[in-house]
Amino acid sequence: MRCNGDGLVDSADLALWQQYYDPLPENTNTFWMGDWNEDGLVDSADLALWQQNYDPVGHTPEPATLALLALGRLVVLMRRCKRSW
Ligand SMILES: [Ca+2]
Ligand SMILES: [Ca+2]
Repeated sequence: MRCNGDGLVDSADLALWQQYYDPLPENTNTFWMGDWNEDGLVDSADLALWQQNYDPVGHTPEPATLALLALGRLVVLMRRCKRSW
């Protein structure tokens, strides 16, 4: 879930979903509008994804953030491997 791109799955993302709620795809819905499972609808399935990832304390990073963290970790590992040769 990218949600609103602030790095956290929080109430701001729920507000985004509410704003673009569109279960009968009357609009072109994108991931950035709350179509988090990318099926073309902004519906209860997307809300369920938000609920599964929601962290009221704000410590659950959005998937885009997780991908960046994984990439950073990979770069660190590659450097360590290079040094050990
Ligand atoms: Ca967010
Ligand atoms: Ca969807």
